[in-house]
Amino acid sequence: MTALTLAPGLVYHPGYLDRAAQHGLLAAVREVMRAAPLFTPRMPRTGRPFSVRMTNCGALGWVSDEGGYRYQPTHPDTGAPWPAMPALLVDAWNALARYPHPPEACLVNLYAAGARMGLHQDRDEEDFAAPVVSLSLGDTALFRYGGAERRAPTRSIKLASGDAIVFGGPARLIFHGIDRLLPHSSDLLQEGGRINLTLRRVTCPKKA
Ligand SMILES: O=C(O)CCC(=O)C(=O)O
Ligand SMILES: [Mn+2]
Repeated sequence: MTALTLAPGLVYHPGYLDRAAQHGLLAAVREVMRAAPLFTPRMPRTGRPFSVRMTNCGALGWVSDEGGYRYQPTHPDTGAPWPAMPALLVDAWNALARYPHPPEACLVNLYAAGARMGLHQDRDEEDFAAPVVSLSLGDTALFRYGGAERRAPTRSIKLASGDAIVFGGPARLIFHGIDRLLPHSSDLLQEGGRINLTLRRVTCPKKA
């Protein structure tokens, strides 16, 4: 499938995963969720819950609560290390990131009907040289993106099951979010809803 450059550094890969690959990835993500149960993140300061539930795999996981946004090596509820990143995710990073070091974190977002994610930047990483690689499974979502400043104009595209989007270089710090899901647009997840997998490099690689 051809990749489309939506803005400098923002590359959309529609249908990156075929149906068999989506099923394979879903099975791997279900394993991750068994080992690291979904938790409900909360907004810093207010403690207001997010509408998505989350978990992570990889050496580091992104969490949010009254203490702030951060990466940590353990699950906030169980205290266990995050499960290893499935090979299929590392493969996707290797194919899409064009970055010579492996990802350290994969945030798993589960959107039930009605869940959304407000416009934000991914900026809790030390290393903005690496792109963010995002994969979608299940119901189609309306993905909104703008520029590196919140007030920049925004556009939206639909992210369907199997689509990938990469934001790096000049797009690494773009504002983005999910306005809503298109209910019943995919039958990949029996229970409906959407899973998003966001792969990130967190730390700066050590110089050799
Ligand atoms: O669900 C998505 O497609 C976006 C998720 C996201 O931006 C994030 O987790 O930081
Ligand atoms: Mn994000």
